[in-house]
Amino acid sequence: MSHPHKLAIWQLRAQFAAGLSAMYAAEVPAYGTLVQVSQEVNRDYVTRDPDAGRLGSLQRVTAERHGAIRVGSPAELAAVAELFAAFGMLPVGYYDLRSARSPIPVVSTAFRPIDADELARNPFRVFTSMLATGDPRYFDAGLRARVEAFLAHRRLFDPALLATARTVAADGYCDADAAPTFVAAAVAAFALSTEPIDKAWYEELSRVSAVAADIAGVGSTHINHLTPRVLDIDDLYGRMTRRAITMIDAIQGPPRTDGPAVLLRQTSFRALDEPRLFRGEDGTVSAGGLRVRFGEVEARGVALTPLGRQRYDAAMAATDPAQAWSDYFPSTDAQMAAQGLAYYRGGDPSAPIVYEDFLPASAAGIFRSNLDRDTNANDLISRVDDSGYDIEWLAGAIGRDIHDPYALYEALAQEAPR
Ligand code: OOG
Ligand code: NI
Repeated sequence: MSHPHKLAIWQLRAQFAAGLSAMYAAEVPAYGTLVQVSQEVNRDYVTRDPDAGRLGSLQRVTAERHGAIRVGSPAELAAVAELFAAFGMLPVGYYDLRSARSPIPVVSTAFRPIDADELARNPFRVFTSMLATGDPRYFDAGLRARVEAFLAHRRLFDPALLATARTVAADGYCDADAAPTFVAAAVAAFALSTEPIDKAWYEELSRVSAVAADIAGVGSTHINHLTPRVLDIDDLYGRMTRRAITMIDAIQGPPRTDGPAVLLRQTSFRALDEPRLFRGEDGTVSAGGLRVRFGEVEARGVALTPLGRQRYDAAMAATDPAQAWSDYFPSTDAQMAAQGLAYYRGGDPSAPIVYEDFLPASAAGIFRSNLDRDTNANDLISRVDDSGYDIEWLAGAIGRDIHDPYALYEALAQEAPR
């Protein structure tokens, strides 16, 4: 028999990503279109550009996805960390979206593989945000207490699922027989719930922030987008628009330039209303709709060093970043490497190290563009943030190290090119 006895962690991760993708395609039809158009873009790009593989093989790029989820409390984030560890996805980076130009009341990390081989086998990652209930600019003491009580009573994951996850993570493999059930249960934990939503509670939270309602107004979490990667995002943008799918106004992140692609460029479109049930104060259940999920697509470039990132931030602060770009960045990988602006394996400019993480400004922009209403910013001025949220706080809250992306890129840069 050719059935292997054990599945490696990366195989489980690939199954988890594929399972989420199948579920999301069934739930959000426009995602299917996006995946199809992304594949066309990638195929065409590879026929056009002989050097297309420099940022990853067609096979990896076409299979590549990231997802996003939102949770309400440190305990829920710790449970997510426990589950994702079974898929070899560890917390990397700290993103404080409260300090974005248009603030969102969450702090976030990204769960992903950290090892080059693991990334090459399957790079699935999930941007994970936690509601900032400890920030009094959004939540006064009374509301905070009620939100935290609500969250304390819900259960995102079956304890048996988390117990299996702990065993898998500790063993470093999963019995092939047990894998289908384990993966299916993990995928199902991120489905959109069909439970009726308490209308008054949801609306009260919506007045604070649409994100607060999305996170703490319902009984479970859900995957809110699943993002394919393309090799040419401008081409994708045009093709989607021609198919009458309205994308947000702009591509987030660096402008298109002639030089090496850096970091991450993203764009998104809003999903349609999805039917949901609401329970009124008198207990009656009625049908309604919510737009809580959306489509997103991204293109990835070379990872920047801290110096490169400073240049990036300066270029992006210019009135016209595309025009200012050449004041901050050279036009070849060789110069990028020589000036210490970007990471290359063994310093070899033909071996760019792909950016595997996210950008806070883009993330906030993606959040914002998919909300019906802005966060109520009135109180932001009058109350002081004494939440103490930072990377150490978050690591302590989930009882795990949060990896520093720069350290991971630096370690990769020390390895010989392959
Ligand atoms: C996450 C938004 C951030 C990205 O790609 O920057 C994100 C969310 O909406 O929950 O996924
Ligand atoms: Ni995203």
